[in-house]
Amino acid sequence: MLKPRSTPTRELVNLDGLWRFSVGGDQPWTGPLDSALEAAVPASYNDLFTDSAIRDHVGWAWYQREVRVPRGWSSERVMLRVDAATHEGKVYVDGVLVAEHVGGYTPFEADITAHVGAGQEFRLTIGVNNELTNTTIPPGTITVTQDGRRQQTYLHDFYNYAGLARSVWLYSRPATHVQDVTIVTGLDAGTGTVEYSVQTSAPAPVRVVVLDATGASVAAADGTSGTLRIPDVTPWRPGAAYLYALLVEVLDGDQVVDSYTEPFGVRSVEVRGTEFLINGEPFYFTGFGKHEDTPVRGKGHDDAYLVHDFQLLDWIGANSFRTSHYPYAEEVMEFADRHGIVVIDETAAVGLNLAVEGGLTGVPPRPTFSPETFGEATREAHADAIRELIARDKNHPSVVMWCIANEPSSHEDGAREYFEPLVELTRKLDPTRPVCYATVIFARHENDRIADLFDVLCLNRYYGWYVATGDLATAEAYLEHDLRGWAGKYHKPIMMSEYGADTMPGLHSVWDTPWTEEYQRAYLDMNHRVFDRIDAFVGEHVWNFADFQTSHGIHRVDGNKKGVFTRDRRPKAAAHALRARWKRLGGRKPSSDLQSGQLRGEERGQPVRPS
Ligand code: BDP
Repeated sequence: MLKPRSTPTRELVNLDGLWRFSVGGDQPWTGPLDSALEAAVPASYNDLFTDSAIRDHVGWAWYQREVRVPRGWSSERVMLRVDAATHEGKVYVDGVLVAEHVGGYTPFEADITAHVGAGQEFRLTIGVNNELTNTTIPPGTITVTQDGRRQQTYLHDFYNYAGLARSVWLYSRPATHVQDVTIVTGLDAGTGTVEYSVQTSAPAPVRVVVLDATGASVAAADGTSGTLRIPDVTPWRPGAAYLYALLVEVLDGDQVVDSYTEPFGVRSVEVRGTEFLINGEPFYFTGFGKHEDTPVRGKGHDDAYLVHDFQLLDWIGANSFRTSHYPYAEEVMEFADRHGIVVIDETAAVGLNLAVEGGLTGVPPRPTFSPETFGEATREAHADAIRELIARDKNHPSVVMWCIANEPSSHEDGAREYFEPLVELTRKLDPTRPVCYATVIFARHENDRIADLFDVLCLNRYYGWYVATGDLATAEAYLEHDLRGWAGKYHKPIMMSEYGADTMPGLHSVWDTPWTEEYQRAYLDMNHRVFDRIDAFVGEHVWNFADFQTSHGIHRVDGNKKGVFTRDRRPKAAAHALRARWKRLGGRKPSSDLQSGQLRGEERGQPVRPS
């Protein structure tokens, strides 16, 4: 799905700001909203107000404002685009329902031309529903308390923020227009190849031009699909982004009836043996699992945090992150494209795992995959989540891998039947990018049922935290045994997609005491020692970049504190140690680096010895 842009044939009006707001009430809400509350867009609504009934509300919430259609749009199609309505959205123009969408982290739009007039004002109402069930992605359960209140529980720890957390747009486009553009790039010695395909709303001649970063034309073609070649190409590289743009024009004789520009980078991605290659060169991931999470705004997109978070990624030597545990705002993806940060792009399929209800035994009280729990309907919703993620993000050079689920119960009966069609679908939609899932600790190489279907083994492991808490020597042995098991069984690249320890800033100890700043650092050092001994290792993503808000639970103290940065982005002690390691690695694998023995010694604060 194309991002709305201002082009010579399209105009764009941003509808962010303060909207009238109300929770509950009769639905559908089509009349003027009778509420004194106003909510900021973009922002999750939960933390804006002091009323716990709003924060804990389960069901529909309503946003409303007046919108004037620009007077020059009388011969244009008028489009309304919602970047995200979490988790379900309904859009009304005055009293008319014009769009409905399920899935809280991907955009949707409606052609509202028939309901509005150029220069006229209309009442725009957007309903958002935060309910999670066993057929939504992510899943959850709604229960009713003894006194009749509806409560939402879910199988992930991060808080179920809801609302209009991303922008809302009004835009115009011509009747005959570009509907979609797909760009796949490759490198052939010094030449870049650009396979393109354009979908138009009606058959019409199409012209495409590749523009370099200065705006100069470097290749051109006619037709809705083809392959362009860019001689002396400047590739998109991690840490050294270079973007071209594909200018797509729909023609009527000599006249350009629609014009759309899609940025892209020329790069290749490949898994070969146990290596992860970008532009044919081995890449070692350093970075984090993140969250879209800030005080007051919740999951609301914020450009200031976007800039600052990327500054911190650069400061600490991170070359990549995973969009744990849902697709992030498109602004984030574009920023990563422009700044050379590599992204593992994840669907919102987090919590397909009833084994977590069994605690650390990992024995599920109910089977995860069954018609009563997660069955056909869940898988269909999951398939939609994959379709929408790829439709939105397929042209981003920063995206090098799709992660189709976080910590599913991949060791249980039914996991293979559930996942095999989803992996096939992902590969059909995008044959060019590797596919992974983040593996839960209960799924070991001995009992996991699906790892062979994927390209990279992404492991979430918490030895020294949830297992062998405070005993890093035992944790080190467990971790090494676990990783060697996977490495011995599968000839695939392995990366740690999560490892981390909750840490209260300001808490210190001379011993290995969980929750202290020293322990977080020692925990990470221990992990790194093991990673550096495993040949197939291709990367490390610490859990988490920053502390983040969670639902209530005795395991959480005002949120998850595994951040290397606090929620307000101050570094904990571990940040400095990570920085020393990652700056030295520079995106290269430690075991292939003669300095690695030296590196490990320095990190431990010990005398430098070759390994
Ligand atoms: C992992 C989950 C992640 C949690 C983390 C934790 O993937 O979402 O936040 O554990 O417990 O299992 O900190």
